[in-house]
Amino acid sequence: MDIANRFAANPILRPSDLKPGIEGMEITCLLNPGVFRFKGKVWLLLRVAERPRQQEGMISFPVYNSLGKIEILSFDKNDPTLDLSDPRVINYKGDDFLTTLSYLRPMCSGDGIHFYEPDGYDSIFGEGKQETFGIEDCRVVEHEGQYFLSFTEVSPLGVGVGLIQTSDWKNFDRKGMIFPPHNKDCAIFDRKINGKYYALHRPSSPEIGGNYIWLSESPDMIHWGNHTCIATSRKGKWDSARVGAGGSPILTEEGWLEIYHGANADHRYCLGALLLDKDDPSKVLARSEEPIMEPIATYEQTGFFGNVVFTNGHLVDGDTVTIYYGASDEVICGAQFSIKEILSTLKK
Ligand code: MAN
Repeated sequence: MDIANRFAANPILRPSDLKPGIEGMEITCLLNPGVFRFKGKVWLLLRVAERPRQQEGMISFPVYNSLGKIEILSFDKNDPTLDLSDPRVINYKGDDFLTTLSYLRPMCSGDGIHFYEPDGYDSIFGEGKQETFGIEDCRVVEHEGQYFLSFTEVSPLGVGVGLIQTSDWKNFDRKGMIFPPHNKDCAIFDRKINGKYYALHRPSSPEIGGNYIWLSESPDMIHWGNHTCIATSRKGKWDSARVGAGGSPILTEEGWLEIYHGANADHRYCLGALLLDKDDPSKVLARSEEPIMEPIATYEQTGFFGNVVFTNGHLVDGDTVTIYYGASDEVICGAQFSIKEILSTLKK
């Protein structure tokens, strides 16, 4: 099932629309933007993934070295110890690397469809030993005029969740890692419940357990506790291999509505919904049996990594939620849903 109304202008942003942000690189993919309102405009915080122009027979990608400088690693594609089966990651002699380096880049728009790069607002790049493979998939939430950015930090040490606070999008207060490896897909609720902050996040447990959505609470957004699992992957369904939160849950009359992603063993990424109790979001009231959005458009089926629709940001206006999403891990798109319609699919 698919109840999304895609923008007629999709894809709204492609790699060729922008100039690379790192000297000597080209943009390979635009992915999974955070979304927020600021100064009367709609803003996207894009994940931009770059690497050098590829030479015949070689695979090359950038990493930050211990001095924080970009360094290019190159491997011979014919090396039998190299595993190239996934375009996103490679394994060389037992070590994992990403094939691109990602950073976060702001763009803004008056109409929510045509985006441009605003003067004076810079990209946010990885910093320090926990981000040497870059930063990705940023959720943005506003609390009392402050914006909180929860994003994926990647390095050989693992994949975790970092937090940055800003009020002006020019000065950034880096709070460090709030969920240690392996963890990603962290969406902070846009208001407190009973005086506490809440967040959804996705730890991965490689042996017992899996890639499940968890809920945690915090007095200060830095220290998180009372962790509880609210959604597991489901055998035989569209979300059988992994699930993870999208953007911040949306408060409706029926509870917190969370649009999440689920993938099956073939890495086909769809979107579904969860409904959580208003006062106690650890209580799951309903969950999509079928996806509310599937990769059915050509640009969602073919690209850097095909068959992917992935969102981690949206805007709400009355009954309409406008999601911005990465399609095929390569281009940025938009789509709208009626919140009432999503809720009605949850009632079977
Ligand atoms: C997965 C994919 C990649 C991402 C890495 C690290 O392999 O989501 O796009 O770069 O994880 O987060």
